[in-house]
Parts: sequence; structure tokens; C-alpha cells
Amino acid sequence: MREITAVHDGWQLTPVRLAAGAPGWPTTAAPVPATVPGCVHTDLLAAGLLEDPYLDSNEQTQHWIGDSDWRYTTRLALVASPADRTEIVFDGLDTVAEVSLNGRLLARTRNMHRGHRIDLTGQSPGEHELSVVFRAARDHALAVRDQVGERPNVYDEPFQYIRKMACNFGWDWGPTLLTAGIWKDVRLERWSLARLGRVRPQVTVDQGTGEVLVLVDLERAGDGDEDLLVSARIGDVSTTVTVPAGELSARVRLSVPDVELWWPHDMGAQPLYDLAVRLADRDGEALDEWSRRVGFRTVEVRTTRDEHGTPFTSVVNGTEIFVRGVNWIPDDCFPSRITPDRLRARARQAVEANVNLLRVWGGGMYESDDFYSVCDELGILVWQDFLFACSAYPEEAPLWDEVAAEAEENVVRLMPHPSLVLWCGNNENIWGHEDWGWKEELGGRTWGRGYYTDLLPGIVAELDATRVYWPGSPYSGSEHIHPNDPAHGATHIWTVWNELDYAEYRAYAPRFVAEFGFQGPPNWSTLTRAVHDDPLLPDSAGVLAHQKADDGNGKLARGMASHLPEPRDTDDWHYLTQLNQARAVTFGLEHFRSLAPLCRGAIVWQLNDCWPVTSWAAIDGDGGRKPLWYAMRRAYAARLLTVQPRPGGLAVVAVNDGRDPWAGRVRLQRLSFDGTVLAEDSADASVAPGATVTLDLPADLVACGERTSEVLVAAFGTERALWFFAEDRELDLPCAAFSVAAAQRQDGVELTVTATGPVRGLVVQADRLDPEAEADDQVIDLLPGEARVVRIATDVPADDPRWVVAPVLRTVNDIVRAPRRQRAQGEPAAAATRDDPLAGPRPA
Ligand code: BMA
Repeated sequence: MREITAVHDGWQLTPVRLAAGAPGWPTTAAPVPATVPGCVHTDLLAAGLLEDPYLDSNEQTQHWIGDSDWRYTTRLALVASPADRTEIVFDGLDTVAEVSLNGRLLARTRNMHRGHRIDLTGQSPGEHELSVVFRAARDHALAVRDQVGERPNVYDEPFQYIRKMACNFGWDWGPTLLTAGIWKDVRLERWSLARLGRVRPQVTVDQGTGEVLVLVDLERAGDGDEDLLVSARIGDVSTTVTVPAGELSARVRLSVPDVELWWPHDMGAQPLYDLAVRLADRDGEALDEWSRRVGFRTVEVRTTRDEHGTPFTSVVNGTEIFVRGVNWIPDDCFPSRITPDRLRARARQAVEANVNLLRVWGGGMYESDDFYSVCDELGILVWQDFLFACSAYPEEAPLWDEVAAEAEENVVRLMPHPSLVLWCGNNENIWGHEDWGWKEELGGRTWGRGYYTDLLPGIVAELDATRVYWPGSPYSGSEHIHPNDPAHGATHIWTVWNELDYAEYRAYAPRFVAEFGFQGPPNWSTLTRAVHDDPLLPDSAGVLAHQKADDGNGKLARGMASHLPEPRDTDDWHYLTQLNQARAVTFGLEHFRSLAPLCRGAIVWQLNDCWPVTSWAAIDGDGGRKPLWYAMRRAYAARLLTVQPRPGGLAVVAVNDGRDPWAGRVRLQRLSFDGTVLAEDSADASVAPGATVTLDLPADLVACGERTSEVLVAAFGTERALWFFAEDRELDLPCAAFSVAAAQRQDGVELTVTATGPVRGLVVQADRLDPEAEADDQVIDLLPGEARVVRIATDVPADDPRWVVAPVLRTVNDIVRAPRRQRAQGEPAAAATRDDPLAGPRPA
């Protein structure tokens, strides 16, 4: 028997030691009711004792919470039980904790990323006081630093000396909110004779037959001199083995005929098979059970050197794929708030943007099982970093053993998930060691290499040899080649955001881009929910408190200066910086995809945010899809048509990541902005699945007369690509370029935008009228004569005049051709968007 009881009730929180800056905290006050799983911040919030740290500049006055020591207590009822063993299991304690029963210390912990099983066998029946004291994480980290010696770090915080989520200490998109608490489930387990320890299903598939080798470790109570039975079952295929007395492990094989393959969502279905493992005594009486869903697929990454360098080609079920990825960070600073529903919503947003891979970044956490289960179900590949980011990590005690324990536990925990395809050693640490002056600073001290080249690959090979291991992101594949060499392995491209114009993405011919990105502010409703500055300015205090990047606003401004007109006010700034983010990232994506098969993947930094902030995310901290999300959906569509400069001139590139051939006539036109066809051509093309076809364009087609008022159009089936010969800020975009009709539909509003001239960057900021509302398309370019319908689910009626004018409906045309006068505060920017540039807002 194994009885499991959750220990989630009756918890209370009290301060043990309050750090300086804890203003007015009632030390003598009654304990605060606590929620488990949870943390100090969420408990104080629920008790009404804390302002929301995500709002305005509140974060800055709340550092005392992480610097204090806290106690969680509850009453633990132990009943008289015939069980051989009674244990309490903490799936996660964050982080430096002392667990006591009736004041007697049972265990000390210092690693958030692993579980702890504590023996309570022999405790008398009745009520006991269970308490967990959490010591300030930074103090612990600094003490370890003093013990092992200081190491370089990109940030000022000592996160590399403690096994705690690094970004919790603050990041260039995240606040410093040092959490403490019981962040995962707690349960009491009672069992007799034996229980299942580690269960490791190694799942492979060969010629349609699914092979599952289940490797089971057992824990026995008492002297273990009894035979046991372990069985595994998938459907009606089952196998039972006898584990002789004294043995502590078992291997059970299942061969499942005619299995259906698990595929990424765009390539096929996601069949999942229930795998049940059972432990019984020699009479067949159940002792313990374990079940998960598994999937059958093969994955490899091909990295054999070729004439261009070192490829990084993912192969799923024998088919080479282009990875259309996004980087994932913790979806909230307080992980207990990341519910299964929220994970599912976020994963769906990834799928709907045609993303096929999430990279779980190493400064965050090993995500919950719910995360990987959702990815299994939705057909999303997962690249999982081990948790090391942006600093040199000491390898000495007490860290090495903690890293080993956490890695072993998580490799085993995540093994059943077909979505998990790759383990990666770290984020940017091999690169940092090479390029960021760390070698000199280190003076020979350890920096983490031992983890990335020895410990972690050893653990993956030993515990889950079915998974690919790659030492770092970026990493070239060899210690003799620069770790961030774009021609070798997986590279990060950050020069563009930090220093260069986004057009410089084209200077790269990378094999695989594991990170690149560009910032933009959150959606308007998110920004204004979080920040109440009056006036709200790009550099007002609250907005800056929600911009964590080094010179972030400067980079935003410089990044758009050569492309877009200058913003006249905060509304313009918000629209244009969001638009520029979308343009910059998709500029990169179209270029990288056009290089396939030389380039075999891109992972955009980043999908999500953990709070409301200006960041590289496509989805903001309130879950709102930024314009980047829509642009990415287009750039990541299975079929991409793009115009790219090539050595001989302009070319049209058709990339087919779909499953069907893409064939037909490519129609080409050069138009003047009034719609006149200036030149025309066409060619037949046929693009096989997985192929890229490049058509060089004839010189007379691309030889434009007026670079500011002509556009090149390529159309191939339903796909269309545009090429403007000048930047938007220079274009002769007409201000009266379109008309809008707003119609009422059952579930909301339908806007029909009909263009009379070229329209650039049409965005409908529906959330300005209804924070829940989102347009079904954004960042739309229209040619003269084209119409587009944009749908918005909302209760705001269609006859609300605000739908059809700025700041809700925006185009670049408004700003390029706006009369050069300063708008008064509060006057709608719409004045410049209508047929009469000086007219006010008007109903549709
Ligand atoms: C890389 C990432 C993150 C960071 C991002 C943006 O360094 O790995 O650490 O947030 O760039 O600067």
C-alpha cells in the first residue's frame, strides 16, 4: 500500500527576522494565512499587506521581503498506521530552508530545483507542528560566494552561488522579487514493503513498432528479502518481471506494434499512449502505481561538419525541419500563479503563431509537468536548458552535488514527455567565458565548464540516452571554434538590438539562431494598468521602472530612427516602437528562413513576459498579443514568400515548410503608389515540401523610377510579398489612404479597411477600448484597391466613433504625412488619419 495525503491546509506565515526597510510591518501581528504552494509575496498580497509589486514603482520598496527570514507552520496530523514508512515529501522549497517537527530540525535545504523526502517513520500519532523556516536567499548566496570565491556575472546579483531561479534576482526584463516559500506540492506518504522510486521510460520507435524500456528503481522498507513484481502496460500490451529479494531495480520491456507517430503540430498528429507501471508483492497485491502518457517519435540533431561549417539540423521522425521557435521565460515571477489554464493559453498562442519549438531558457526554471504535458498535447517541441545563465558558476561544494541532484531529478521527471527533444547545458556561459573578460577575472577558478562538458552530459547519457545534449546556447560544437560563431552550431545574435540597425540581420548567414530579438512596450491596456504616471511619457518614472534593459529606451529610439517617422507624443511612441519591434524581428526571420537549408532554425527572444514590462516579448505580461505576435505568425507561416537582396539583385524566395507541394505561377509587379502598373512579369515555380526556391528578378522589373512612391509586389498562390524601395519615413505615403467601415456582428465588431493608396503598418489597438479585446490581425500592409476585414470580439458597439480613428486605429501613413504641428494633449492623433488631415474623429 502507498497512501498519499496532501499537506496543503492550515499553513500560516510569520516573519522570523525582518530586514531593514520593512516599513510598518506589524511584527507582533497575528500570523498571515498562507497558501501552499505559494510564496511570501503571494501570501502578503492575499492578506492585503502588500501593494501589487507589478504596479508603478512598488517593486522598489519591497526588497525587504526577500531579505527577511520567514516561517511557515501548519498542524500535521499523524494517524496510527500499520505502514512501514511515513515520509513527508516537498516537491519544491524556495530555497534556503529548515524543516522542523515540533521544533526539532529534520532537514536543511538549499536548492529550489529539486524535491526533498524526509522520513517521519516512528513519530507518534497525533498532532504535530510542522514548520519550514526560509532564510534570505541573497545572504546565503553571498556566504557561499565568500566560501568559494567571487566569479564574474553579467548582473550585479549573486545568483550563481545558489540554486534558485536566476531571474528572480532581477533581469533585463524582470523585477527583483526574491521569493521564498513552499512553491510546489507537499504530501505525506505512507507505504509498506516497497515503493516505486525512479521510473524511467526510454521510448523509441522502429519500423512502426514502439519500444518502451521502463527502468525502475525501487525503495524497500525493512530488510527487503521478498520477491516483488513490476509490470508495465500500454493498452493491451503488458509485461511483468519479478524483482528478486534484495534487488533494487527492474527493467521492463514493452513492444507495441503499429504505433502512430507523435509529430510537431504542423507535421501530423499527437497520439499519446497511457503507460502504467505497477509494483506488487509476490502475491500480486498492489504496492504502488505510476502512470504517464508517452509518445513515439525519433529526434536527432545533425551536426556533422560540412563545407559551410557546422549545421544544427533537427530531424523529427526522419524528416529535417526548420525550427520556428520562441524562447520561454517563467510566465510569472510567482510560479504558483502559473496555472495549467494559463500554460495552455500561452502554448496555444505559440501554436497559433506557427511556432513549433519552445526553448525553456536557463535563467528560469524546469517548468511544471503541466507545461510539458500541454506541449505533448499541442505538438510543440521543447528545448530545455539546464539552469545556468549569464555568469560564471563555481563548481565547488556545496554547488556541485546540488546541481547533480537537481539535474538527475529533472531529467528523470521529464523523460516521459515526447515534446522534450533536447537538453542544453547553459545560457551564454561558454560565450561569456570566451568573450566577456571572464577568463582574466577568474584567474583559473572554476566557471561551470565541468557542468557543461562533464557532469550534465554524463547525467543525460546515463539516465536518458534518448535525448540530445548540447553543451550551451550559443555553442559551436567544438571547443576550438568560437562558441558564438554563426557558421557553427547554435548562435545568439545580440549585436543588432544592442548596437546595430536591424537591417544588419542580413549580414549573418547563421546555421541556427537560438536567440535574437528586439524590444517593444507592452500593449496599451497592460502598460496603463501597471503604470499610472501623469503625464505618461516614454521616460516617466513608472514607465522607466518597467523598462529594465540597459539603455532600453535609447536602443528603442535608435532602432527605429532610420525606419520610421519620429513619434510626436506617447501614443505615437507606443505605436511606432511596437511596430518597429514587429518589423525588426520579422525582418530577421524572413532572412533566416530564406537561407534554408543552410540555416535550419530560429528561436525568437522571447515569447512571454513575467510581469508588465517593455521587453522583447511577443505576448505581454497580461497575456496580450503584441503586434510582434501577429507579424511573427505571418513570418512563421508554413509558406513564406519574401523579397530578399541577393548578390545579383533582388530575388523572390519561396520557403515551403508545409506538407504539400507549393506550385503555380509567381506574379510580379512594380506599382506606383497610385496603383499604376509600371512593370510586370511572371514565372512558374514549384517548391517541394521542405524546400526553398529562389527566383532572381529581372532588372527592368526592379529598376524603380521613384524610390519613395513605388512598390514591388510578388504573389504566389495566397502568399504575397512587398518590397519598398525606401524606408517608411521617406515614403510618399498618402494620409488619406483608406476608408473604414465598422459593422456590428454578434460577438463584436468587424472593421473593413479599404485602401485607396498604400497603407503601412495598420494596427487596431482594440485594448484601448476594451482591455480584453484583441484584433484578429495586426501590422497589415495594403495596396491601393485592397480591402481587409479585421474582427474584434468585444462588447464595445461598432458605432463607437473611436474604433476608426487614432489612437485605436493606427497607420504609419498618419505620422509620415501628419502636418508638422504639435498636437495638444488629449487631442486625438486621428486628426491626421482621415481624408481631411485636420478633421477630428468621425463615426464610420
Ligand atoms: C540574452 C538572454 C537573456 C536576456 C536577453 C536579452 O542574453 O539569454 O539573458 O534577457 O538576451 O538581453
